Order: sequence, then structure tokens, then C-alpha cells
Amino acid sequence: KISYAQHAYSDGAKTALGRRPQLFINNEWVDSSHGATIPVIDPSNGKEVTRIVDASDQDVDRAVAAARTAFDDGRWSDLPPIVREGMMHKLADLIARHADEFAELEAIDNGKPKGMAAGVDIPGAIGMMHYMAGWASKLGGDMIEPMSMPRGTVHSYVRREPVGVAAQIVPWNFPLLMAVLKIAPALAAGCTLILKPAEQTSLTALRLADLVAEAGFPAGTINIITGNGHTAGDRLVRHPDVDKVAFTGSTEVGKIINRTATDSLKRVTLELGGKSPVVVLPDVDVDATAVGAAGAIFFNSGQVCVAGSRLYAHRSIFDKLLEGVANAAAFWVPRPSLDPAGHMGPLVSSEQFDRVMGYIDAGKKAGASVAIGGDSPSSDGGYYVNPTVLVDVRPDMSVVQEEIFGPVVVAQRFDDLDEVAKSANDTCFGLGAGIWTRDISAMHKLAAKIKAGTVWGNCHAVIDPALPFGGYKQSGLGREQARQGVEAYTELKSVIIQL
Ligand code: TXE
Repeated sequence: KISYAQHAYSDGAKTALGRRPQLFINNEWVDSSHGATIPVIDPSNGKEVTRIVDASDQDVDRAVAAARTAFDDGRWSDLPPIVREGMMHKLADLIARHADEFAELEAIDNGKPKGMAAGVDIPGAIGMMHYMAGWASKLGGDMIEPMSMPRGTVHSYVRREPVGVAAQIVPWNFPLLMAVLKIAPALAAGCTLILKPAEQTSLTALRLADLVAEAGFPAGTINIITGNGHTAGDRLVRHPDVDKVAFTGSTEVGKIINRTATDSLKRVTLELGGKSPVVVLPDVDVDATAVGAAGAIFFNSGQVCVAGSRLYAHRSIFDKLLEGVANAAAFWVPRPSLDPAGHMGPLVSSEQFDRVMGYIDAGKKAGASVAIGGDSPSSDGGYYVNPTVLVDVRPDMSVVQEEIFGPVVVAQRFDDLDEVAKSANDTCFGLGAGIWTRDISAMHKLAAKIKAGTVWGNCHAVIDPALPFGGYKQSGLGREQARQGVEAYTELKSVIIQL
């Protein structure tokens, strides 16, 4: 049984949890136009820890107006790039200065172990901000000679300009990291923005807002509003003064957002769901690979868009690999997020718990067998699910086709490369894929055949700001990170001048 021991909160966390529900607009904390709030639940015990604003239409309009004015008068985009770059580095440094507090808030809000937040989420956010800061002073256009005019008769060039006001909607699985992943490239490109974190996990984004003015950003550059998706989120996506929408979340909502935003031809980038395969060839060190395959699915309780949720092992090693995954699962037994011994926490919410348990049940009813886990440990409240491996599955089962977003992997056997490439591609998603082998030719052959935005060899979920990230098929639209991620916040303008 998991018993929840109340850990003493730090002073910083106490302040963050004790703050009045407000929105961050124009570098000021402001009250909502109405009194509606949303409870913030600690997933480790199911108890309410504070409340946040559920932004009204009027609140959204106010935030968009702030971002619009700040963009149109050039107070951010017209600054010398090196000044904008400097402020972004300063914001990254401020996050670093408060890293422990951010990790604690993330643990309380999302349920992930504080150590995981401190080791992955917070340094990831800091690194992303520093990396993107560099682009502020490096973006530029091109001078191009037109092909149809005599040389020297025209001067033509291509300007790269910020797209304008960005509305950015992020999910709850890596709250601060996702927020920074969105705001950093927008800032580097010279855009102003409105960020809406997920209603389940807004605490670190609100804490980030405290640091925005301290870092020196002009009022209205970064606005942070909290609220529900179908109301505040939808209003943002529809807003005529928003030029670009960037979303990370479910494929279902991504499709709705795409339809709404493209109605007024807003620029859109989408990072959506996945069902990433992990393919293990027969030549591997099976014990070491089992540890990798377990980490690929159980890290962050499987609430990772690139979670390795379909394991394909060569028939000759299948049983041994499964035994290794079962052993490795001991490392991932769920514990409360502030328990220093924990590596995996509860799921984020009771809705997510019901969804994941529902998938496990559906899998069992369709004929899948539970090799390990499949249940929830008893606890004093909280949304814990044990690491789960399902076997005897068929390709048409929902547990094989759909994103579960929990610590649940389906394991299947294969005999040859062509067959496994086909199976790996047999879902509507295409976000990530892992290949484990020492056979370099098989590695490259499979990497080319798998339709996914990122393919890992002998590792999983390694994500770096300098490499583009995004999905094939229904896993998304466009790429984030890297040069492409900043360019997604720009427009190109050709200027042709007759001399
Ligand atoms: O996501 P939603 P949910 C998947 C995962 C999970 C499932 C449901 O499979 O089980 O989605 O999670 C905002 N207009 N992923 O329901 O609804 C919402 O407020 C504008 C995968 O929590 O997509 C939140 O800020 N915005 C994923 C954000 O969208 C809207 C990460 C994400 O919520 C909106 C999260 C609307 N109509 C869930 N409706 C990944 N790929 O990383 C909701 N939102």
C-alpha cells in the first residue's frame, strides 16, 4: 500500500500555493473579470492544494490586446537582437536560480517525482531557453539575384519577420518544459505571446510569470493566462488578433484547433499524440536493452508523447527481454511525488487514471494477457497505476492502436525487418521510434523505413533543442526546436526594388 507522508513544503512552494488566483497580463498580476476558479489537485493524494483562475472571454481578450499592442508598437521586436537575447538568457538564469522550487511545484502539481523534475524538466527548460536565445541574434534573410532581370537593374532581398502575436497552448505532462519550448522560439523570432498552460498544471507557468518582469521583458511581451481548454483555449485560437497558434496536446483537440485556426488562415504548429514503437533486434545485450525499453515506457508514468508504448522484440529473445522488463519495472514502482525514493509518480488526474485503467480493461476484454502489473496499488488517495506489460495482443486492439498515455506497453514478437517495419508503421501516429541493435546496416535500414519525426538508436526519448522535433501523420504539423522551430514563428517577405 502507498501511504502518503506529508512532506514539509519549502517557503517558495508555500508562497506559490498561497497566491490569490490571478492572471499575468502586461507584466502585472490582474484579477479575472469573473470569479470562476479551477481547483489544483495534488495527484499524489487527490487533495486540493490551491485554485487558479478559469479565464473568461474578457480575460482572454485583455491578454490578446496586451500582446497585440506590444507587438504592433515594436517594443519587443524592434529591440536590438542582442538585447532580446540577453533578456532570454536572464530568464533562463532566473529559472536556474529557482530550480529547486520549480521542481517541487512540478512534483506537487503534476505528480512526477521531484528528482525527475529536477533532473529532466527544469534543466530541459533552462537549456531550451538558452539555446533559443542565441537565435535572436542569428536569424536573418537572404539577398537573391532575380533570374529574369539583367544584373544590376534591381536589388532584391528576402526579409525574415516575426509572425506577430502567438497563442500557445500546452499540456500537463511536462508543464514548465512545454511552456518554455513554446515561448522561447516565439521570443527569439520577435513575437509577443499569450501562453495558456493546462488547467491541471498551471503552477510553474504562473511562477515563471513572476520572473518575466525581473528579466526585463517589456510589458505585454509574455502574457500568461490560466483556464479551461474548450473556453479560454478556444477563444484564443479563434481570436482575430492572434496570428499564430502553437499547440501541444491530444490529436483529437489538435484537429479541432487546426480547423478553427485555419478558418482565418492563422499559422499553426501542432505537436500531438504518439504510439511509438521500440524495436529490439536479436543481437542486443538483452538485459541492458530491457532496462532501456522499461525506461522508454515507464518514465513520467508513460505520460510522454514519445513513450515507447509498443515493444517489438525478435522472436528468439522475446521471453528473455520480457523477463528483463519485468525486473526493470521494480525501479519504477509508483510512489508519491515528494518521496525522495521514487522514480515514478501517480498519473496526473483522476480522468487520466480512469482513461488508463479503461484501456487496460479493454485490452483484457479483447483477449490481451497481463504479463506484469495491470492494476493500481492501494493508496490513501492518489492516481497510481503499476507498470504494466500486456502480451497476446493483436494489431487491431485499441491498446495497440491508441495512445494510452500511462505506464502501459504492449509487447509483440517479430521475425524479420520488413515485417517489423510494417508493424511499426501500422498506426495513425508517427512521432518517435526506438531501434535497439548492434547491426549498423539494420539500424539505418529501419531508421529510413519507419515513418516518425524522430528515430532513436540504442536509446529513447533523447530530445535536444538543436534537433527538429515533430510528427509524421496524425502526430503533428510542422517542427519545433532547432532553426525550423524559430522559423515557424516568422514570415518571409520578398522585396524587389528597381534601381
Ligand atoms: O489533452 P488536451 P487532455 C493525450 C493523451 C491524453 C489525452 C487527453 O493521450 O490521454 O491527450 O489529455 C487545451 N481549444 N495527450 O484531455 O485536451 C487544454 O486546456 C483550445 C498527449 O488533457 O489535448 C490543455 O491546455 N485548447 C499530449 C491542452 O489543450 C484546448 C499531451 C491539452 O489538453 C481545447 C497531453 C480546445 N477546444 C495529452 N481543448 C502529448 N502529445 O504530449 C483542450 N485544450
